[in-house]
Amino acid sequence: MRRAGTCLILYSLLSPPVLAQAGSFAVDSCEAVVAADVNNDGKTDLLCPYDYGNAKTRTFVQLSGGTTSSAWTPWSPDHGAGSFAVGSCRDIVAGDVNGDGKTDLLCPYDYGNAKTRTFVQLSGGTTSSAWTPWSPDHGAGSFAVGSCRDIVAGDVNGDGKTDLLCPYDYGNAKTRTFVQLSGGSTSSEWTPWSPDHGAGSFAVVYDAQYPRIVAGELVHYKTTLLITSVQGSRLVCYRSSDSRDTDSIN
Ligand SMILES: [Ca+2]
Ligand SMILES: [Ca+2]
Ligand SMILES: [Ca+2]
Repeated sequence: MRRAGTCLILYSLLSPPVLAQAGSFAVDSCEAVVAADVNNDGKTDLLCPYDYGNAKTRTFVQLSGGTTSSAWTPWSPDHGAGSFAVGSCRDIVAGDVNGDGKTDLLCPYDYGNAKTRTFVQLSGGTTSSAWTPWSPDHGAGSFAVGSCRDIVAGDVNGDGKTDLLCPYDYGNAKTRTFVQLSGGSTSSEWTPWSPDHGAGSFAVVYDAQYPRIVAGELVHYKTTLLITSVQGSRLVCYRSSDSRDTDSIN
C-alpha cells in the first residue's frame, strides 16, 4: 500500500492533526479545508466551512501565530438550519477577490437543474461576512456547474482580484473553459474564456471513474480528495470516509 501511504502523507499535509479533546470539533464535518492568509499577516491560516447538516453551516479558522496556530475559532457568522447548504458548493476555493490583501472564500453553488450562483465570504481581517451572492444568478438550464471538472481560483487578468475558472466538460472530449471575472464587489457571470474545443479534441476527464489530473497540483479536497501527478503518471487518492480509499496510477 505504498501509494495509499503517499495519499495519507498528502492528506496530512493538507489537514494537520487537530489536537483537541474528543467531542470538541469533528474535522470530518469540514466541507473542505482551505489554506488562506485571511488576515494578511503573511502567515497562512486554515479555513473549515463546517457542515452541521440541515443546511446549517459556519466557517471556522485556525489562525497561524507563526509557531503554532489558534484552535478552531468561529470565522463567519452562524448560518442557522435551512439557510445555506454548504454541501451544495461545487467546490470551495480561496482567493482575494477584492484585492484588499485578505483572502476570501468562494462557493460556486449548485442548485441542480443547471442553476448556479457563486457566493463569497469576504474576509474583514478578524471575521468574515456571511455567504453572500457574488456572481449573477444563473437560472435553471443556464450553466451546469457540476460539469466543471474543477473550480480553480486565480487572477487571470492581473488586476489583483482573484477570478474563477471552470474547465467545462461537455462529454465526448468536448470542452471549453469559462471564467467569472472579479469586478471587486461582484463578479461577472460564467463567460467563455478559452476557445471551444469541439467533440473529440480534448478530454478534460480521464474517464467516468477517475477525474482528470492537473499536473503537479493538489487539486480537490473533499469531493475527490487528493489528486496529483507523479512523474508524469497519475495518482488519485480518495478520502477514506468515502469508502474508496484507493488510488490509481495510469
Ligand atoms: Ca494569516
Ligand atoms: Ca479580500
Ligand atoms: Ca482578476
